[in-house]
Amino acid sequence: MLLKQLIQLQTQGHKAFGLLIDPDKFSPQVFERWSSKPAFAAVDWVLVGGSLITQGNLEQTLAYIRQMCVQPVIIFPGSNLHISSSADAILLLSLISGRNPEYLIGQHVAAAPFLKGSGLEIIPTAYLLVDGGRTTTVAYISNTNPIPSDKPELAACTALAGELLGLRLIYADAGSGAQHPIPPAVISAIRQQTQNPLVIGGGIRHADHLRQAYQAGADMVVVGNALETNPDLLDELLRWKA
Ligand code: 1GP
Repeated sequence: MLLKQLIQLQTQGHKAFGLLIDPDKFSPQVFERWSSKPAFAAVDWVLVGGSLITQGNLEQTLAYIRQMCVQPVIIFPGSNLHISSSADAILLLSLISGRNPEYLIGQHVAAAPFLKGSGLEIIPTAYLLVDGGRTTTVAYISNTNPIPSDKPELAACTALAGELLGLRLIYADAGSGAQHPIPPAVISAIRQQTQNPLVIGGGIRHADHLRQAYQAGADMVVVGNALETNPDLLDELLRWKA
C-alpha cells in the first residue's frame, strides 16, 4: 500500500520525491534520459496526469512508464476521464481550496463505480491550490480561486478541515508552471496544524526550492515542468535530497 509506505517514510523523517509526467508532453527519449541516471533511484513516485490531456494518451503513457521503471506509478487526475488500471494508484482529489461542487464531489460520483472496479489503490487527497503568481490551467479549468499565498492560516485551516473530514493525504499545489512555488510560511503553517503526509508541488525549479519545501515540513515534493525542460536538473535536485 503506497499511502502506508509514505506514512512510514514520514515517520522515519525520510523526504520523498515525486516526478510528474504530463501525458501531453511525454517523450520516451526524455524519460530514458531520466531513468538511466543513477539519481533516478531516489525518485519515490512517478505521477502521471494533467488538468487537461489533449494530444497525449494516458493509457499508453502509463503502460510505457510502468514497463520502464520499478517505481510505483500514480495517476494525478484532472477529471473523471483520467482513470486507468494501468497504474498502481490514483490520487482521489477533492479540491477543498475551491468552492466548486463539481471538483469537491461531483466528478467523484461519476467516477466512483469505475474506481471501485479499477483495482487501483485509491488515495483520498485534500487538494489545495495556493496562488503561484499566475493563473494556472488547474485554477482556470476548475473555476476556483487559489488560496492567497500570504494567508498561511487560511491554507492551514483548509488542510486541517480536509484532514478532519477523513482525507488521508494533503497536496498543496501552486499549479503546474507556477511563477513561484508555495512559500515556506504556508507549508510550515499547514505542517503545524496537520499530521497527514504533506505533498508540495508547482513551480519548483531549483534545489533551493526543494530544500526550503522540505525544511518547512513537506514530506514529498513533486516536480514536473522544470525537469521536462531540463532533464539534467534531476541530478541536482536529488543530490540535495540524498
Ligand atoms: C503541478 O505540482 C505539480 O500540479 C508540479 O508542478 O510542473 O510546476 O513542477 P510543476
